[in-house]
Amino acid sequence: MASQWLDVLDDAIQACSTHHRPDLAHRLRERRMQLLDATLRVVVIGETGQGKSQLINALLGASVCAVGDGHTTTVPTVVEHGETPAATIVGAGGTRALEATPPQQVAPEAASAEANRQAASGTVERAHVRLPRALLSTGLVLVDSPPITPAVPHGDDAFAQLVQADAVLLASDATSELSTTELDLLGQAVQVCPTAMVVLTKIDLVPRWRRVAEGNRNRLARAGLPASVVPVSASLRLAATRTGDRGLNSESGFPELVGTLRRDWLAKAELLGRRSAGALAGLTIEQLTKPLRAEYTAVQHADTADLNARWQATSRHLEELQRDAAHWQTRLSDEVADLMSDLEFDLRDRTRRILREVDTYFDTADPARTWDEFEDWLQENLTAVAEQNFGWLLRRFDWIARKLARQVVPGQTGTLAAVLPDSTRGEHGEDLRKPTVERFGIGQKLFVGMRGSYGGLLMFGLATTVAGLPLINPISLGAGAAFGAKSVFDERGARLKRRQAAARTAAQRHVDDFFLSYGKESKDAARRIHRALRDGINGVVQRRRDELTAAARAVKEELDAESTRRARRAREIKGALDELATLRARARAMSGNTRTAVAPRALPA
Ligand SMILES: Nc1nc2c(ncn2[C@@H]2O[C@H](COP(=O)(O)OP(=O)(O)OP(=O)(O)O)[C@@H](O)[C@H]2O)c(=O)[nH]1
Ligand SMILES: [Mg+2]
Repeated sequence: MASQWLDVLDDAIQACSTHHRPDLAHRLRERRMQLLDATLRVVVIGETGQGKSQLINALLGASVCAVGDGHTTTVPTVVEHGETPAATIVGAGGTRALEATPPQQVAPEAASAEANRQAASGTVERAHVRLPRALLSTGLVLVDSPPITPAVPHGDDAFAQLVQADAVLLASDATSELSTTELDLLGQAVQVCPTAMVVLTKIDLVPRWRRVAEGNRNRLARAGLPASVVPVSASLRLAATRTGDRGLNSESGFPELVGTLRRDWLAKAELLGRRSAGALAGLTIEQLTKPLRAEYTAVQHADTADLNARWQATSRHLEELQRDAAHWQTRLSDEVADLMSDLEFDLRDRTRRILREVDTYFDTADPARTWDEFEDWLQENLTAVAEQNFGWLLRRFDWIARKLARQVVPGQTGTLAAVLPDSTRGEHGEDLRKPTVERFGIGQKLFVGMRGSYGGLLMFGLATTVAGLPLINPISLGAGAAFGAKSVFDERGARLKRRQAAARTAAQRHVDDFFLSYGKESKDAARRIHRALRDGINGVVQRRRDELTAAARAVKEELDAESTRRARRAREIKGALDELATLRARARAMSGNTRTAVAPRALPA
């Protein structure tokens, strides 16, 4: 049987180590060692001034615990059997500190008071008293503990004693029934140490103590607390001890208390030890379970909102990019179409203006004389037109590229403009062909003049014959000369007009050729730049798409890894929780305590 509960303790110690709680493992180990002693450790707890210290004094018939208003217990006093009376004050750190600070030997009756006095410096852990008493020789160890005040209802100093307790005595004086704080304290205490008894103290002061005792029993029953109530008077007991008055002793209630202790507790010391160790193991396991349960819940409802949000944001960005890419290409096409139309209009307008000037020029100018000069002028003007138009094309494309880049690659507006070619352009158009210029030589002038003078001579000769003059007379000769001169003049005018018309036609044809060849070159350049810009945008979009796809893949991998990690951790925790649940059930069975009405209190460190 003993090996079974030792196994439970060993397994609980092992579980503490597994779950990285060496502090809990150490406490259980100490408890295990303590269980191997054949002692019954009874801790007296209660609110201040309830008569805890005096209860121990009265039980032992010795003033080992400081009592009274000026002697509030601040450190525990452990009283156990010794062949001769002896007492020590154990420094902070307990037995481990013994090597450094040997326990101070003091008189047994002064130990508690001295320990309480020195406790103010924080260097005292407890007073240890040994007394040769028959009651103690049965293995009983009594522990007087500091009070649990309403201000600090679950003070750790008192509660720490319970961790090592086999049984608990709650001292509550008969002036009033058990308070809520006391019931709460007892409820917490039985979680750690299931064997408990309420000692109703100072019954000598309260005539109606029986009603109080009854009230306490009812309250305990209502609270589901398994503790009996034993009424006592330490004052009567101490007086009886001094005087040897048996009647007084019996009236003090102590014979019944001692009897109960012997019969119900000391006779079953091993069972009680097992129960309290089981309860402590159960609570320890509960402490191990709590953070695991919290982690299990956290793992199951792990917050992947951030990752999911990143995943959704990446998908949304991809969709937006797709939409933007189509929008940018449409805008580029629209801008280029506008540009082409504007460029064509500009070219047509500029060449028209040149032709108008050509027309005006050849109203008066004679191509025969000015053709070379005109050819240079026309060539110069057409070159200027081409350069201005091409320059405009490049500037407009630069503007379009920068405008689009503001949306495509914000902050790097020059990125797209970098695809534009420089302003050089190829030569185009043929040389201006000189129109055929009819020469009006001396022979032709003579011939034309003679033809005109012949008509004039004949016309005026015949007319003057009527007046009896010969056909050739001075008048007809004068008319012939005048007519001849006019014919030459008219012919020269007609020939000039023809030359001018031919020059215009030649200029017109040349300008048309220029319009055609340069127009094609300009359109080809615009198309090339358009394609380069389109490819530039596509490149940016592709790079961005690659980045987003890589980011989406990374988030997905992270999500998958996270969910795998969580599933694995959840399995691990579940396994650990199952193991701890089994161990807790074994510890509960060992403690015989299946109460769950009171929430377990966290054990003090
Ligand atoms: N009349 C009477 N007085 C008692 C009895 N028990 C204790 N007292 C008195 O009650 C007062 C408090 O007793 P303590 O034993 O010091 O009480 P405590 O619970 O140890 O007090 P703290 O150490 O402060 O928590 C003292 O003055 C005692 O003399 C009793 O049975 N009858
Ligand atoms: Mg006290």
